[in-house]
Amino acid sequence: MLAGSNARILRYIVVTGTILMLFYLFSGSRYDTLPRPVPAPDNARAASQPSPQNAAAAGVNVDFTQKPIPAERDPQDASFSKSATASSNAPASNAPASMHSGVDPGPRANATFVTLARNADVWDIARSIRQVEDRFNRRFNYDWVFLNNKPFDDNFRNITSALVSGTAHFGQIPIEHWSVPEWIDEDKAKKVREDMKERKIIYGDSTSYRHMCRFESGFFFQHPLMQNYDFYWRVEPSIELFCDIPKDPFRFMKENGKKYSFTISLLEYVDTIPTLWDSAVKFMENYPQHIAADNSMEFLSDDGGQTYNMCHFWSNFEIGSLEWMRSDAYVDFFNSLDQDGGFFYERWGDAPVHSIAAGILLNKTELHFFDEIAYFHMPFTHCPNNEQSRIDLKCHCNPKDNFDWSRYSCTSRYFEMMGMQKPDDVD
Ligand SMILES: Nc1nc2c(ncn2[C@@H]2O[C@H](COP(=O)(O)OP(=O)(O)O)[C@@H](O)[C@H]2O)c(=O)[nH]1
Ligand SMILES: [Mg+2]
Repeated sequence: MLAGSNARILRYIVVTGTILMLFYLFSGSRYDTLPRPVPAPDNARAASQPSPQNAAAAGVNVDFTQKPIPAERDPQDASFSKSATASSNAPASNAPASMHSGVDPGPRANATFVTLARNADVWDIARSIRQVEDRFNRRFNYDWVFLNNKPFDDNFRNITSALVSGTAHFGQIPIEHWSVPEWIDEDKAKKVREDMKERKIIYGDSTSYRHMCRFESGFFFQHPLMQNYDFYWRVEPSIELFCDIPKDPFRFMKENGKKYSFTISLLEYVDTIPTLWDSAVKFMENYPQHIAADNSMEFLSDDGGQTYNMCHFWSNFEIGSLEWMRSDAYVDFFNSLDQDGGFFYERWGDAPVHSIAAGILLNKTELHFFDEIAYFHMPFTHCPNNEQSRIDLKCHCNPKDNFDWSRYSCTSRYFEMMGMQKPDDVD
């Protein structure tokens, strides 16, 4: 009886021990094969912040931060030469290959993103950059030029350069491009600001907004950092992009002879530009040689050029030719307007200034409407009409929010001028 129970206890100990040993071996080997945590590419970037050694002067009041060139480059992709990539900075991992590939092998245009911003705009511009990178630039690695009337602080530089897949450059605007020129009567300008404040005209009492509009109208393309490029894509804080952009819009511009493009057009607030058209007419009389033969007067005016109908392209998004902006035609146009003083005596926006220039100095065929770039800047949205396009491009905009065919939009007028087919349900 005792011997039988001892044998049972012994059997019990052997069986339990074997089970425990098997469990230990089994669970131990499984644990060893678990993939290591994969460091996020952006963390890898943040660890390689720009250093003073990498900063180099690019002219008076200008500096830029160079991203470190990765030690190992993909030999098949020459386009990597300008940019540090997440894949080359990240340690080897078991992450799927798709996370670390996808850079477009094709040639690039000589182009850059450009953003005017204050240090305080950092988080709003970070959101914009993230979307531009996710929807487009992570595959193309174009550079990004940041401009400011004050020096960019380290926080701004570090956050933005960690997000940009190309090289981020930071420049300060020369004081003569951000101050009241000597031919402006400052008392008169002050009275205008006070009057506009009373009339509650948006940004009517702001001097800095006027500097911003004048800078975007006539000076951003003159900045030393912009001299290296042929095309620009302007990006503002707090924008959204709703669809993938698989084809390179810069190359599209270049290969199709396009000089200026838009996604949203609308009517300007008339009280901000009462005499802008008079100035434009004066320019046209003084510089007939600059007026394009096949221009877009039909888009700008309903009476053959006598008056302005307030239609303009919304310049917070634009992809354009820097060569055109630097041309005699554009520079003469801006200087002529600037002498008339409306940036300070009224509140001329850079959107109607660029649009009137594009409308009279360029041929129609040099303009382009980027339907596939689905875009939001407060408070308007452009969402492509075509359902199949929205699905193909993985869009997340609600087509009901599309502003194109609203009565305050000028896109319908643009379509008519260009002989383009409007959607069936639009008159
Ligand atoms: N550096 C700098 N950038 C400015 C200033 N004011 C506006 N901006 C930038 O100019 C652009 C237009 O300004 P925003 O406030 O978006 O004007 P809105 O879109 O017309 O309402 C944005 O990219 C701003 O970050 C300024 O005083 N200094
Ligand atoms: Mg804005």
